[in-house]
Amino acid sequence: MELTKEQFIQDFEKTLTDKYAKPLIQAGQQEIFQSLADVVKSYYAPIWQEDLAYKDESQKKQAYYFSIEFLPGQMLKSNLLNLGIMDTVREALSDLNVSLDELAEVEPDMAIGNGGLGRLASCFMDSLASKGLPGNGNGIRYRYGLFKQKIIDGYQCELPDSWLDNGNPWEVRRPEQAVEVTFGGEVWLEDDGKGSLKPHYRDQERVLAVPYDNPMVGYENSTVNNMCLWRSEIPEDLDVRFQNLDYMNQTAQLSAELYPDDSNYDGRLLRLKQEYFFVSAGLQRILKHYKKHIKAPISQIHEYVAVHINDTHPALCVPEFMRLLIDDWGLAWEQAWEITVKVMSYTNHTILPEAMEKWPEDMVQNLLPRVYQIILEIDRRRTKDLLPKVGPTLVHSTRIVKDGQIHMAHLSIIGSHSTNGVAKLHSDLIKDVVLHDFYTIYPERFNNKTNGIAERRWLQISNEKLSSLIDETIGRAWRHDLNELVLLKNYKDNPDFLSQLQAVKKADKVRLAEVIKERNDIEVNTEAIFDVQVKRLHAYKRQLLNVLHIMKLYFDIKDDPSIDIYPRVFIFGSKAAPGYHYAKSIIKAINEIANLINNDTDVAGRLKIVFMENYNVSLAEYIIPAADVSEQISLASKEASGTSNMKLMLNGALTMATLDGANIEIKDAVGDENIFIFGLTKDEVYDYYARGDYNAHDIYKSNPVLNRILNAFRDGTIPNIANEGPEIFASLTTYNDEYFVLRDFDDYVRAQAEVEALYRDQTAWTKASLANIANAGRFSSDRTVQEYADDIWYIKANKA
Ligand code: NBX
Repeated sequence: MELTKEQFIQDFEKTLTDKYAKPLIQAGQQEIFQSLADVVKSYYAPIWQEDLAYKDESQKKQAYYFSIEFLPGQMLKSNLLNLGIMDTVREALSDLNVSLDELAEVEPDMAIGNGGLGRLASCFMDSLASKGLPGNGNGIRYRYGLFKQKIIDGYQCELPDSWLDNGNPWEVRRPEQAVEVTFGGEVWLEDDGKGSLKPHYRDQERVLAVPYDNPMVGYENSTVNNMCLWRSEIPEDLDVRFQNLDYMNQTAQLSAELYPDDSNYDGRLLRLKQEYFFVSAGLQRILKHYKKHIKAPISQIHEYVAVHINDTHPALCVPEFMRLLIDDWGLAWEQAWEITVKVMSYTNHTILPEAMEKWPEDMVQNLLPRVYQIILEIDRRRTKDLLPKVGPTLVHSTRIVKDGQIHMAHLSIIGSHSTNGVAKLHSDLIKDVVLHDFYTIYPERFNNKTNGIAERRWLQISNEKLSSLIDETIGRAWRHDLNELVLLKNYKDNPDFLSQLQAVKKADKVRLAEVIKERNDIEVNTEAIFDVQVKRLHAYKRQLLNVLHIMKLYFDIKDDPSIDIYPRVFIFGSKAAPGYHYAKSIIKAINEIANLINNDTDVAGRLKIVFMENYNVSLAEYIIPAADVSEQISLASKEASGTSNMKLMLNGALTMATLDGANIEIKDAVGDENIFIFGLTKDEVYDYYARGDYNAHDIYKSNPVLNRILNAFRDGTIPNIANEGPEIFASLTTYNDEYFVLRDFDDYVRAQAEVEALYRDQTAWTKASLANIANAGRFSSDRTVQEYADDIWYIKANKA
């Protein structure tokens, strides 16, 4: 949009006065932030309104991304950038002696997600809008987002994330579009006199779902999409005197808290309620909109609506859509089913068995009696149809309801026309191993959509210096098409450019060093290698392998204090699920090792370990630009894709990688010489499983380096881990090292030595860094969402 500094200042000062009756000089940061947000809202609101009207009038097909998590982070700069007014506003504020960067820090992160899955959903929201694709989000407006992590005596403590205390300035509450969601009670079917059975209900709990619309502003393209987040409330007409307290609490609690569990199936009743709550509310809103705005009959809804099931948490979309079509719209079962399969599509984000969602049948039956009937009927009809075609073995292995449980992944695959994995390797594993029986029955449904990241947040906003250097070098076209970054390859032998690239990295490291000093009170050497592992803490991600390597370097120094070791700063950022005891022990160990090494005079500052508290999107925006090394060291086959690997490469870090998830595609993009690969391959891991002969204890016994490191966990060498040290030791030896940490250790050490050697040649390193940036184009989520749009949702760009 067009905006002059003068216009902005006028709008801003007026808003401040209207809102707080104060001149700027008397206003606090919070008041200034809220006023600025209101001004920005006044800029996008008319575009939003127009876009909504356009979508209604044009009747174009729209996609709805159903996700129980989103992880947008702060929105101020994102909105400014995408509206094309970042520079104007920054300069205008600076004329008023207000720093945009400082002001942006006032905004709490919108952290209504756990990790990769939620952040991917938010990258998709940004990309859908930026590509002008009509794609909406549908989720829950949790009152408390992901817990705030505090490290006390090295331990993770969890504090509530009360992010709405000052309100959410971007959203619009739309009570007039509230819908009711019902739970429990009894249901029975009665003939309606016209030959069909209609459900009748008794004693149901009613919950009001109120939508809050959040603008998803597209990048310089006059598109504003919608992310709808639902809040649970008590229906106004409900006589609260006759309700029991439990119910009242539960209703109010439905949208109160995000489950802080990633990669683990948590089977609590409230979680199931949350899943049905946002699914039912979202589908009801879609159908109401359809009735009001779309002229076609309901039988054609798949030509106007695509619903995406992001992991299995929204899998109830399948039976709920059936319920609405049959019970409310009067469709026959067969027709409803055909439409449902065409409308729905599903993404799988993990193959870890413990994350595969299953619900006890009786729980679903009690909480959602009508939906339960429909699930049974889907399963029954499918079994009957398929038995003669594929035989009992395949039918049984793919059933939705078995062993007293409802298998949500099965429901999602059977009830949709598309199932995708999130990187090539992961999609192959789904087809060949984990969901192979489904692939045999429905081969045409399976496909891959390699993840991507929203470059606007992960480069333009978080790394303005690098962005400016790229502009000066190859122009600005890359800001609309990340593939343009390949042009940077022409500068790989240009010493001026390489030294400017180095200077940018240095400045980003200095900026992070300041944050580290302020938050951790640790001085780090900005000439050192910044080695970064940022992601949720999970055994399969193997933060422990990183730790063992650090201990090796430490012992090398202790053995020979004059050893020539290139200085390194190891940076960790990681939350553990509150109930994940082992992950919390690893956090404690990292912090105690940091204390030990950071304060050892023999080390003399050559190694520093920094565990950054409360890793979240806004902290990531500081850490990622400053990284030299990106640790992507999961056991091959376990990390579905990973996305921090993409953010880090885009910012010029070199990847230390196993051949897992999207690392493989990163290697293909940058070439073997610009990445460090180590460790078992997926096939080697599966061979171990087949043979069953992995013996970690033997490695511990026979490898003197590892022996010494592991002993340090239980002999007091690492202080203050009297409980955690032996636990970690035992996990790696007695319990046979589930994720092959010891098996991959030597090769990891070898690859890490290569890192050091290459870093000593700054020109060679910088060229490799450049190769990473220049080849990052294909990891833009703009590419990913376009593939979803073309191959799965069949939607086209607005105004196209
Ligand atoms: O999804 C992550 C995968 O682990 C990553 O490899 C992948 O890059 C990313 C995006 O596709 N999965 C993930 O973040 N899962 C969860 O957060 C999760 C949350 C709740 C739950 C299970 C998993 N019950």
